[in-house]
Amino acid sequence: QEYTAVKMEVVEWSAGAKNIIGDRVGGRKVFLVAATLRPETMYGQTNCFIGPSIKYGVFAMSDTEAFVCTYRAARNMAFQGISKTRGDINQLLEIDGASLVGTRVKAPFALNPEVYVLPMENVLPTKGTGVVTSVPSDSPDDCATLADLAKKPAFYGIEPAWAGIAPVPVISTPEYGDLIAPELIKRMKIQSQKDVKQLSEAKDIAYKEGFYNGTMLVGEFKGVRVEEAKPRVRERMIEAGLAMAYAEPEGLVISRST
Ligand code: ZZB
Repeated sequence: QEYTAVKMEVVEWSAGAKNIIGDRVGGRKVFLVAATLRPETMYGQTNCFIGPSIKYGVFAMSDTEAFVCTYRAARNMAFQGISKTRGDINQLLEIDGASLVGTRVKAPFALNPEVYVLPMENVLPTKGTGVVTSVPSDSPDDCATLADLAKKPAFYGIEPAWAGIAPVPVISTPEYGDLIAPELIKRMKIQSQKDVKQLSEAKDIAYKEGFYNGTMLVGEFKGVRVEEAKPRVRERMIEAGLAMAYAEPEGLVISRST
C-alpha cells in the first residue's frame, strides 16, 4: 500500500518536548510526519495522534528540516529518496510519545489550520510513521478515541479544549450523510477506542462507502467524486511541498490481494 506522508510543522512544542529538545535540532524546521491512506480527507483534520508509549526519533532530513517519526519509518524514508542522502539516517534525539502530547502543529489543507498532538492507545509502532493525523468525520477510530479523550481529559493528561474540536464534514455519502464516522459509531453502538473489533468493521465500511459513493463537500474538488478527487488532492499536497509518497516495504506481500 502506498501512503501519503503528510508534513505537520511544529508551531509550539509541549513543555515536556521543549525540555528534551532544547537546541538539539540545530535551528531546523521540525515536522511530525503522519502516514495516511486518505489524503482527500485532510480538510477535516482536527488533531494529530501519537502512541504515548512509542519511542520516536527526531531525524535530520536536510540542513533545514527534521522529521518526527519512528526509527523504522526514518529508515524506510532514507531508502525512498526522502532524506537528502540515500540510506543516511541522522537521528538527532529520541523522544517518547507521551512527551509530544500538547504540541501544536500545522495541519496541511485543513479547515482547522493548527491542531494539537493527542495520545491514542491503538497506534501501532510497526505501521506507517507511528504518527497519525486525525479525521473524526471519516475515521471511526479517530472519532472513538476523541470521545474517550473528551470524557476523561485529566486521565489522559490533556487540556479539555484540545479534544473539543468538532468533526468537520468533508465527504457526503448517500447512505451515511456528511459525517460517516460519527454515524457508524452511533449505529454500531461503539463505546470507546477499546472496541477494536467493531471499529475495524466500521473502518472497512467507511473506506468502501467513502471511496465508491462519496462526494467531496469542501476544497478545490468540491462536488467531485472521492474516487477521482483522492489522487488529485494528493498531487496538490505533494506539489505544495506538504506531503510525500511513502511506501511500506513490509506491507507489499499483504497488500498484493487488495
Ligand atoms: C487519516 C485518515 C482519515 C485515515 C480517514 C483513515 C480514515 P489501515 O487502514 O489499517 O491500513 N494509521 C496510520 N498509521 C497508523 C499506525 N501506526 N497505527 C494506527 N493507525 C495508523 O491504516 C491506514 C490508516 O490508519 C491511516 O489513514 C491512518 O489513518 C491510520 F478518514 O489517516 B488514516 C475509514 C478510515 N478513514
